[in-house]
Amino acid sequence: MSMNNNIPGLRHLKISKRNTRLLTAIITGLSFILPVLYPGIAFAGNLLEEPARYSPVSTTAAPIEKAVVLNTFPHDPGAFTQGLVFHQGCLYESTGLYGQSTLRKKALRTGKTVKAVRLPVQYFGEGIAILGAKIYQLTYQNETGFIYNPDTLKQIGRFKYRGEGWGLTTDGKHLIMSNGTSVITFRTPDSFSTSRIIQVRDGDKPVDGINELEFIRGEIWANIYMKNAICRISPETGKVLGWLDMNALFQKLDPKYQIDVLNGIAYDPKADRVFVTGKLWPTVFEIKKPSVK
Ligand SMILES: [Ca+2]
Repeated sequence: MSMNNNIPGLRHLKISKRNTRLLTAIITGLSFILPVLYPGIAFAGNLLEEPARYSPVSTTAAPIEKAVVLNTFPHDPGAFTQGLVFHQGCLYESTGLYGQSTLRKKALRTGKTVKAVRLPVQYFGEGIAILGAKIYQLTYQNETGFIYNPDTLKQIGRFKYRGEGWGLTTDGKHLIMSNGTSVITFRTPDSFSTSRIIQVRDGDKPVDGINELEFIRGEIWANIYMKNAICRISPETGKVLGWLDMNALFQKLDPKYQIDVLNGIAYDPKADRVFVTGKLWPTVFEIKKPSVK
């Protein structure tokens, strides 16, 4: 079977191999020549890629619910958010990029910094979780994590792991970690050794790009890298329980800011509030919990 027969729209087009090669040569040639003649075309090409970057989930076996905003709070539009946690009335945030990575404690209502520490320039900050009165912070490709006192943000320890560090949360017993694939690893907090792993699956399909995490009332919630949606996951099986379409949040963001992708989920268990933000977003949103179980 030829490739053309697999594409529904092309099935009835009688394109010979020779014509296909000619067409490919013309398109390739134009892609080199046109940007030289008209520099704006390359820029237009980038713009065309933008919607895919923020696309919600198109095909899923799980229920999709649209996010509803309940409240908004200020967020530092210079914060390249990689981890977000709510603890004793404050938001704790880990930011990334080499030379700019930090751990911050912020007042929710004002967004003002209560305390902040910088990571050495060779470290790229990633997910954070608070367990047993300790903040654990991952790094992206340094295979090193840091442990802090949540009150003082003083570093009190380090740990090692293999591979990339992306998101981190806790079920109150384990540290739960993502690495950008569809795999989530449960680790013991004392040694950071692996207790068990799950693979996130939507029906039969693995869900890649699992990013920032939050454990919310018996579910793992995850940002998916480059998707404008949050995935609700069973911690037992990895099964996707549902999706939250976050497009409504993008429409509320002030377009004057250079906003990047959605990344950052925090939960306040006492008041049952969910907070979300994104990289370089000027706003932290409190969203309504989904009604779908
Ligand atoms: Ca989180």
